[in-house]
Amino acid sequence: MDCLFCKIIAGEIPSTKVYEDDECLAFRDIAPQAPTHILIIPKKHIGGVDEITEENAAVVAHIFTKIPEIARKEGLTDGYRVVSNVGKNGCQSVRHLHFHILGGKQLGDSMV
Ligand code: DGP
Repeated sequence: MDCLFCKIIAGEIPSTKVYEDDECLAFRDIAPQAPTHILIIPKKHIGGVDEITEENAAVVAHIFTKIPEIARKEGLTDGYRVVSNVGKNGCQSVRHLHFHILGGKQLGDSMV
C-alpha cells in the first residue's frame, strides 16, 4: 500500500518520534501549525475516522489514553487541541488515520 504514514511507521521515511508502542506512533508534524504539533497514528492502517468500526476501535481508545500522556510530557499544561481531518471536505491530505495534537500557545477559537 502506498501510504506515507505506513512508510513512516516502517522507518522508510524519517520522522521525529515522540512516543511509540506496539499499537501507535506519535511524531512531530513536518509543517507545524503551532509551537507543539504532534501527529499520533495507529500502526495498523486505518484510512481515517470514517473507517473506524467496532472491530478496529480499540486502537483509537488506546491512542486517546496516550494523547494526555504526551501532552503532559510536552508541557501543554494550559490546554491543547486534538483534531482529525476527514476526507475531501475535511481537508484530509494523508489517508491514514491521524490525530493532530496542537498546543504551546493560545489557539484561535474558530474551528473553520
Ligand atoms: P491532514 O492534512 O489532516 O491529513 O494532516 C496531514 C499532516 O501530515 C500535515 O499536517 C502535514 C503532515 N505531514 C505530511 N507529510 C509528512 C511527513 O513526511 N512527515 C511528517 N512528520 N509529517 C508530514
